[in-house]
Amino acid sequence: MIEPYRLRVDARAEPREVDAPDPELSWALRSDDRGATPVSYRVTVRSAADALWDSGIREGDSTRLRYDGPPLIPETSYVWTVEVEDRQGARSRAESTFETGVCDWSGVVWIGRDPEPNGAIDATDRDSDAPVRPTLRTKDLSPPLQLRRAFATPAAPVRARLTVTARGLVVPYINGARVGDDELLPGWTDYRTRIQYRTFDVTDLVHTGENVLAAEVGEGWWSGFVGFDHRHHAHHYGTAPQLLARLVIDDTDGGRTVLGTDESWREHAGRRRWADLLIGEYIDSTHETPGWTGRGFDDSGWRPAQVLDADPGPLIGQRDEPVRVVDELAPVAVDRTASRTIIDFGQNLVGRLRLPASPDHALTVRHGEMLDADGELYTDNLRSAEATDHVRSTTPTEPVFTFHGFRYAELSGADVDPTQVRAAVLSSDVEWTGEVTTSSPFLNRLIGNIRWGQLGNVVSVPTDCPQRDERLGWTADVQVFAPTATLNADLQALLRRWLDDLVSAQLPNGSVPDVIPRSPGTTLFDYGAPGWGDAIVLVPWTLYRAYGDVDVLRAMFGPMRRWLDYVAERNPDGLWRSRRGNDYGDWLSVDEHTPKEVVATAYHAHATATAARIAEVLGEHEAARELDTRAALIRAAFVEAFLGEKGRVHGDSQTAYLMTLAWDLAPEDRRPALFARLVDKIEQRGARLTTGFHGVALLCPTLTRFGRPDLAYDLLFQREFPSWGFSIDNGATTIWERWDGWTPDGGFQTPEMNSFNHYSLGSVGQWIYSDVAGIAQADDSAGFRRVLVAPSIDPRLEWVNGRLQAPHGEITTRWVREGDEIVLTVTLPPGTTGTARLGARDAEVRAGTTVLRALVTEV
Ligand code: RAM
Repeated sequence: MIEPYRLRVDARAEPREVDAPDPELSWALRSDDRGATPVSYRVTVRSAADALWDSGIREGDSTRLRYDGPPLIPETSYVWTVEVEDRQGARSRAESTFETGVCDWSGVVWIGRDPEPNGAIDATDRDSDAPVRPTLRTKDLSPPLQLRRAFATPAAPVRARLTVTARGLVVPYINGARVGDDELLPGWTDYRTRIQYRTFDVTDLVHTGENVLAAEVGEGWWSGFVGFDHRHHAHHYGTAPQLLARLVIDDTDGGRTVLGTDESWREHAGRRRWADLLIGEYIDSTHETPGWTGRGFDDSGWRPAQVLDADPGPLIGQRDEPVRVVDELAPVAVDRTASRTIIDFGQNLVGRLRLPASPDHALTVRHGEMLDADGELYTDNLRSAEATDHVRSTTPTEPVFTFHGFRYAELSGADVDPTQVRAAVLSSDVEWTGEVTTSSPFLNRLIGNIRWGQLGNVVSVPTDCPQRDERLGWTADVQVFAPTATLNADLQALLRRWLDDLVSAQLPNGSVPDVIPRSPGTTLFDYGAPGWGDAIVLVPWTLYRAYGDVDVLRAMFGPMRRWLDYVAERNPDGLWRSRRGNDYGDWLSVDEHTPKEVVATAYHAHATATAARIAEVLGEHEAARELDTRAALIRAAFVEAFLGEKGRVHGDSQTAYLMTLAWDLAPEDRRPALFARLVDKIEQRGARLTTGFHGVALLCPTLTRFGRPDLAYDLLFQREFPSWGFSIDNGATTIWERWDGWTPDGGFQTPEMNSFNHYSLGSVGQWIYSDVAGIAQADDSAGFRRVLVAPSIDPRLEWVNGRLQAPHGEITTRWVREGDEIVLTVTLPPGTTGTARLGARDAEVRAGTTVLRALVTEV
C-alpha cells in the first residue's frame, strides 16, 4: 500500500490565507513495499456544506494537482483529500484542510497613533528621569502602539477568525491572550506592492459578553531603520506604523459579525518605550498599563486611534511560513566582572534574550558575535546597528520588535541571575527537509555552521547577514546559497514570494536591483550586476530542480528574458563589458583576482544557457533555440577573448577556471588542459582555495566532476587559512562573510564589512548532499524524481548518512565501511527511481531499500 502524507496547499501546510483561485494541492508518498508504484490518484475538495470538486481518478504517479473546480468562496474552510492507488489496486487516503483568504475589506481601515501631540497623552513623551538616555538615533523613535477595542457578543461563536497585518510589526491579542505565535508579523515584502496578512482561528478566545481585541504595533521595516544608506536611514515606506485587523464571528444561528480596525479603537503608549530592528528595544514597566489587552480595563484616558489610510492597499494572504521562535538556548558560559556580565550562548544565532525580572534598575543588554582580545564584547562590525536592549521590568520579559545577530550578550546596569537568561532563536518556521551526518565531528560542525547561517538569514527574507546595519536581500547571496538552502529546508513558498518582490522591483529596462525587497529610499542598487541580477534566472531554476516547480519557471520566464535582453542589447558582441552596475566581481576572494569581464561574461553565458533549458522545460522550443544560439555566441566570444593557447584563462585564477569548466564555456577538447591548470593552482597552494562568493560554489563540484574528488575533500578538510576549517578552528559556529574575518596575525578584518554570519561561502553544502551523502538527481530530473546516488568515498570518512524529504517522498542514503567493503544503502519513496553507483558498479534503484557493496579498493 502507498500512503499519501505531507499534504500541502501552495507549498504550505494547512494555510488559512489562500487567495489564489486555483491553489496547487500536493502530497508526498510512502510505503513499506519494495518497488511500490503509484498508478493513479484522486483529489476531492469539500466545504462544510458541499462536496465541491472531485478530480476523478487520474492515471499516473503525479503528486500535485491544481484545483480546477467551481470558484472557491472567500473566508471559507475546506477539507481536501487525496487517494492514491498502487499497482495491486490497494488504495490509501489522507486528508487536510485549507481556508480561503479575505477579499472584502469594507469597513476596515488602517489605524495608528494620532500624529497631533495635543491628545490626552503625548506620544513622544520622554521622561526626564528615564533610566536610559536616548542616543542620537533612539531620541527620534516613538513608543510602539498599544491599540484596543472592546466589543460585546451575545453568544460564544461557532467560528471566529482574526485577520491581521501591520504597516510595521504586530502582536495581536484577544481577551488578554496572545493570538498565534508569529513573530515579526507580517514579515518583510515590498510594502508598496504587497503586504501580507495572516488569519488565525480564534474561536476559543471569543466569549459571550464583553471581549477585547488588542494589538501592539512597532515600526519594523515599514518605518524603522533599514540597511546602511546614510542618506536615508529610516522611514523607507512610511513614517509611523499602522494596524489593520478584521475579526469575523459566526454564531450558531448562521449570523456573522464583522468588526475591524476603525476610529472606535483607542491608543496609548505602554511599557515598550522604543523598538527598532537595528537599534533594539527599551522596555520600562513603570509605564505598564496592566491588563490592557483584556477585559475590564478602563481606557477612557486613552486617546482615539486615528484613521491613517482608508484604502486597504495591496493586501495578499501570507504566502510562506511565518517567523517564529524555533529554538531556545541556555548560556554555556558566563564571565562576570564588577561592571558587566558576558553570557556566551555557544552559538552565533539570531533572535533576542528572554530576561528575568529586573524591577529596580534598567538592565542594558548589548549583543555581539565575537569577543575582542581582552575578552570584551566586540561590536565594531555592527556599524550603526546599536543592537542594544534596555529592560526594567517587574516580570520576566523579552523584546518583540527587534532581533539581533549574536553569540554573546553583555548585561550591565542591573543585577540578574545570568543562568536564568535564555536566547530565543528566530527564523522563518519552514520545514527542515534535509540532513547529512558523518563520522567526522569536524564535518558535522561545518554542516551545522551552514545550517545556523541559514536559520539566521532566512527571517522572512533571505538576507546577507543578520547583525549589522544591512540585513538586506542581496540577490547573489541567495543565488549562490539556494542550491544548499533548498535541500536543507523547504523554501519553495518563501522564495517564490521573494521572487514576486524581485519581479516587482525589476526596472522597465529589464535591470534587476542588487537587493530585494528593493530599498525604496535609494537607487544605489538598481543597476543589475553580474551574478547578482542573474538571480532572476538561477533562483527559479534552483526551485525547479529542488521542488519540481514548473510554475515558477513559467512565472519568471518573461522577467528573466527581459534581464538577459537588457544585458545582451548593451553587449551585442557577447562580452559583458558595458553596464555591469555595481560590478562586484567574485566578491571577497582572497589572494587572487578574477577579471570582472571574465566573471560577467561567464555568468551571462551560464544564465543564458540556463534560460534555454528553462524554455525547453516550458515547451517554448523556439525561445529555447534562440537562447541556445545566443549562449553559444557568448561562449564563443568568451573563448576568443579569454582563453589563451596554453590552457590558460585570462586572470589565471581558480574562479576563472571554475566558471569556464563548470559552465561548459570551453570546447571539450580544451577542458583537460584547463582542468590540469586548475588542479595545479590549488595544489601549488597546498590544497588551498582563493575563491570568493561565486567561485566557491563551483569548487568541490567541479573537482569531482572532472575526476578529483580527493582534492575536493582536501579543501573540505583543510584547516589552514583560507578554508572553512580555519574559521571552525578559530571558533566559528556559523559561516563567516570573509575567509579572513579574523586571523591570528591580523585580528579582526575591517569593521566596515565583517559579518560572522553570512551564508554565501556555505554554498559547499550542496556538494555535501550530492557527493558526500550521494543525494543527487539525474541532470534532467526535477524534484528528485530520478535520483543519481553516487557518493564519493573518501578515506577520511567511516560513514555518512543522508536524508532528504523530497517533494515526492523521503530519500535516505547511507554508506559505511565494513571490513574491506563499502556498503551503500539507498531508500526511495514510491514513484521515485534512478541509479546508485559505487565505483564502477551501477544499480537501478526504486521504491524501498537497495543495498550495494563494493571493495574499498574498487571505489
Ligand atoms: C555586502 C553584502 C553582500 C554582498 C554585497 C555585494 O554588503 O553583505 O553579502 O552581496 O555586499
